[in-house]
Amino acid sequence: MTIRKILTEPDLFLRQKSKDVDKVDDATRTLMDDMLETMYAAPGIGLAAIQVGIPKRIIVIDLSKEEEKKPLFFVNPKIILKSNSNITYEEGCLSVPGQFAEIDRPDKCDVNYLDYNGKQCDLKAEGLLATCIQHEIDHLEGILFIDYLSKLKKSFIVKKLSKQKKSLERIVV
Ligand code: GNR
Ligand code: NI
Repeated sequence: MTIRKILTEPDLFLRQKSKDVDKVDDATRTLMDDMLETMYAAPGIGLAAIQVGIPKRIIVIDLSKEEEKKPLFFVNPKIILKSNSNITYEEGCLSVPGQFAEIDRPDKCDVNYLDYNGKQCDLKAEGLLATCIQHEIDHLEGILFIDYLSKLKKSFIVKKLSKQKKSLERIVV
């Protein structure tokens, strides 16, 4: 397993729409294993393939606390139902390092997907899991949580991140 580099905003790659996976094969599973290891190392509770530069509709999530790992793998996930009631969570994103904001999203969602073995599955999610699934599916559409903030807040964050990137480039050179 390999820890892959996580792309960070601003990066146009993060803005592209990811493509459906034709078949869950060994190459898909290797990518999912790498994504999981990258997510645990970060650490984070979810990761979309586009965050490691692969524009495929693949997500990994693990909300469990250290001890016993409970990874969830979603290939070609589709939200088939969203609740009318919302919930607010303070969201962060490995592609928007060090920035957090309260985001409202439907508190429940039903999602349909292929699992690690390519089996068709349905899941009823609520609370943090529902939020996380929606956050990750947004990545597959090129959407980041900062897109839901006011223009002012978003541009403040993007400016800060691009300055950080530029100063890192100077250190490397
Ligand atoms: O690690 C993460 N934490 C988190 C917290 C609240 C809502 C969503 C998330 S997902 C994030 C990891 C990430 O960037 N996934 O794309
Ligand atoms: Ni994210």
